Amino acid sequence: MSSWRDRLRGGLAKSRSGLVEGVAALIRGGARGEEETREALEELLLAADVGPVAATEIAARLARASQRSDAEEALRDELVTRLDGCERALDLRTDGEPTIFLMAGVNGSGKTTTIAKLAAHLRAEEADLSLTFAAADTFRAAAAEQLAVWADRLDADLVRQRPGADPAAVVFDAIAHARRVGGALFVDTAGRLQTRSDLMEELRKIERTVHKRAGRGSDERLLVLDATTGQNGVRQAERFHEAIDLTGIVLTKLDGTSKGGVVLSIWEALRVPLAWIGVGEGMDDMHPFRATEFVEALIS
Ligand SMILES: Nc1nc2c(ncn2[C@@H]2O[C@H](COP(=O)(O)OP(=O)(O)OP(=O)(O)O)[C@@H](O)[C@H]2O)c(=O)[nH]1
Ligand SMILES: [Mg+2]
Repeated sequence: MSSWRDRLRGGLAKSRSGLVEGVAALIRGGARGEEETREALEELLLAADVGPVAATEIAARLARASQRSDAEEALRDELVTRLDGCERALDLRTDGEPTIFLMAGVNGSGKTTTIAKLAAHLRAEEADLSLTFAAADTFRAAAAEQLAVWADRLDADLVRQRPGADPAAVVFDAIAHARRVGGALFVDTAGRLQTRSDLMEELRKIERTVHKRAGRGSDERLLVLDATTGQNGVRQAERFHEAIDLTGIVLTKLDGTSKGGVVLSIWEALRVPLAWIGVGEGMDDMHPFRATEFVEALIS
């Protein structure tokens, strides 16, 4: 089994070859004037999805570098500085109340598999931790089945109702259960487009139900975002943040994209921290986000 560092590096290969190799080639090229180099660098940074403002500012700094090592050092420095404060640790409550994780996002972003990965990670740290999964994706019958398979494998309790039931009702039951057994409660919700106001209202209703039943909001309201979405991801994050006041983002599928810079776009646009990142489908392919580790894996 390779280490997380190796898998992260492997997962960021596309982003690295697009951005870092591209920057190196431009600096090596040398023949162009500073202005032309700066424009080409800006395009590279935009293609990596670092966001328009950061692209302009970082390109201006990189264009002054005369060697590959200087450019890499400047890029590393820019990214680490800009990502300061972007990490968020997902800690469990210590007051005996269950820690409630509400997972939201568009269709297929990785919500359900992220629950399995996070739950497995928490279990590895605390072997006797109680886990409850709430199948609040009542939209498709197959969704509860998928969660049931994970609950079975991870020895988690599953709270579900019939297909088509009100997701908030599932959450209502699940909180009652989780308050009896403690530990962590993961609420799996249906994929929804951020532009569908009825579905976003449904999500708000779920969160209101948590308030009513638990006497507080979900401890973590996480947007699971597919990194291959690119700049649309920023718009998704804005809408989900408006709806449920996100505490963090889980960025999945970084392995499938050269747009690893989206990490920065979202942070600079919304200041919602990045909790976890995923670089593959395996259970060990997801880890807490650490800015310096991420930048190191991207650049060197
Ligand atoms: N390559 C890759 N695939 C991933 C990653 N995370 C999740 N996936 C895959 O993405 C697919 C969709 O994952 P799900 O967890 O079912 O997504 P979901 O958000 O629950 O989907 P819906 O419930 O339909 O909205 C699965 O095949 C996952 O294995 C990742 O980091 N990298
Ligand atoms: Mg799902």
